[in-house]
Amino acid sequence: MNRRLAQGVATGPAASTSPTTVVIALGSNLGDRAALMAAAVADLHRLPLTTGVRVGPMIESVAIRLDGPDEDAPAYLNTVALAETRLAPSVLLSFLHRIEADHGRERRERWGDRTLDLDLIAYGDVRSDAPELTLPHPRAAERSFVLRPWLALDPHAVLPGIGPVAELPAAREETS
Ligand code: PH2
Ligand code: MG
Ligand code: MG
Repeated sequence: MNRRLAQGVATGPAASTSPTTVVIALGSNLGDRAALMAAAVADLHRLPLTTGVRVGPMIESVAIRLDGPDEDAPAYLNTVALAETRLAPSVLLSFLHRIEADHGRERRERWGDRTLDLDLIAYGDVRSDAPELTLPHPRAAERSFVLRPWLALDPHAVLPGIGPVAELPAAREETS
């Protein structure tokens, strides 16, 4: 993406005057997963400068590790939330990290088990390769546990720079 937008993602103003549609993926595979997901959704409803939170169906999915699906790991609950926000991308991301921490998230191994994971999948049609926030999320197109609940909320969903979610093969897969 161009330099101006990349800088905007990292350091732009904290809020804008017009709302942007955002896509947030939620996941949990440790603890009381359903309660954690419900608490995270309640927290999303309380975000400042953010309205219209809608949550997709909860799906259960096999844990994906760095070396592939792991049937022996605790299974995930996953879903996706859509919202309209005036928070800047980096500010929204900070709020998501705060919600994760409030619900016992510990960062140990990459793609390890976690009480709560909130990923910013898309922020309007912004594309950014800034290391602190890549948009859209670089693995979203392969993740059925993101695409399926998103599609259920919005059959016309588009992954910026990639295309309609409905046309992605992973949107038709059952697990992961
Ligand atoms: N998140 C990961 C790694 N693996 N697997 C499933 N099924 N669901 C997830 O949300 C998930 C994962 C890293 O964010
Ligand atoms: Mg994640
Ligand atoms: Mg994450």
